[in-house]
Amino acid sequence: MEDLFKELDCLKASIDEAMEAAVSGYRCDVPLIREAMAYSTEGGKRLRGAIVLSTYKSLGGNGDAMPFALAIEMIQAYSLVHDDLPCMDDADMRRGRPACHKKFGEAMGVLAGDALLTLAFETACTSDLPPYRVVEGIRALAYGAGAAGMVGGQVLDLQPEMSNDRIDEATPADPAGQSDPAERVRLMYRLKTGRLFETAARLGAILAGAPDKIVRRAGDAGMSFGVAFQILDDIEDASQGGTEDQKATLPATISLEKAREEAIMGLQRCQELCRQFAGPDYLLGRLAAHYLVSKLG
Ligand code: GRG
Repeated sequence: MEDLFKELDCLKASIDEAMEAAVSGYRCDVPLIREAMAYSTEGGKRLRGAIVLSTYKSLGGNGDAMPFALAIEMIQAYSLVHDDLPCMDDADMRRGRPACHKKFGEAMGVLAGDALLTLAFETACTSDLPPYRVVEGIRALAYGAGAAGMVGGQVLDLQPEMSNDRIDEATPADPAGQSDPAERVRLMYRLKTGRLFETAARLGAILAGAPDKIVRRAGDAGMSFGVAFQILDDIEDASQGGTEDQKATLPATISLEKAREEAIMGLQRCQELCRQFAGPDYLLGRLAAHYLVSKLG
């Protein structure tokens, strides 16, 4: 496990350094927005960026995938800034310090998120990898972040609150058409959290020029990991007497024990897929193995 931590630390350090240069060094005439962006991009674990870089390398990439690692981490940061806003999850703290909107105000929270989302695409465009791979990567990023991915998942997550507050009576109560509560939660996890991990692994494979079959397998592995990651987060919350009881979570819907089993199955599936397409040394498979032992062992 020590090797895994070393590798993660090393990838995180390189992403942190490149992020600081990309955001604090960004040329714009409005220092306040740059300050809010820099604040919001500091301090994450950089798992998604690390998955981009390690997948790229494991599949034979020998160029620089960093612009895409930064892009996915900027999208991750934007999603957290917006998720913390009073109109969403209304959280005061993020990454161990006041959330962006608590430090800079609500309007700046909205704008810092917007600016990070757009900077993600500007940054991805600076990649010097073959242009057709860059375009495919940008498309994958947009798909993962948007209505078919994270934004769609966030809508499902907010729906219980939204239904009390519906402006348009014609809005379907169940936007995903999922009437089974557990299936609805699973879909929400796949979109809200799974999709960005899926995108991270797919990006590494796309940029390395891997065949479609491998891109799909990498994406499946990322998705399995991401859904398990979300289940583990909710299990941790539930076992600490989590307060979000109005929110639908898998532990609350199917029981803690069954949710735990699903997380185990997801991580095992991730491990198996990773072994098949990238061998035993691939970071994502080792990360899944680590989570199995440290969080579920
Ligand atoms: C606002 C469009 C929009 C989307 C928000 C992912 C998300 C959607 C909200 C996050 C809610 C949340 C805290 C979920 C728990 C699991 C999770 C994804 C945690 C954050 O990811 P980490 O732990 O965060 O990788 P760091 O800070 O390390 O980047």
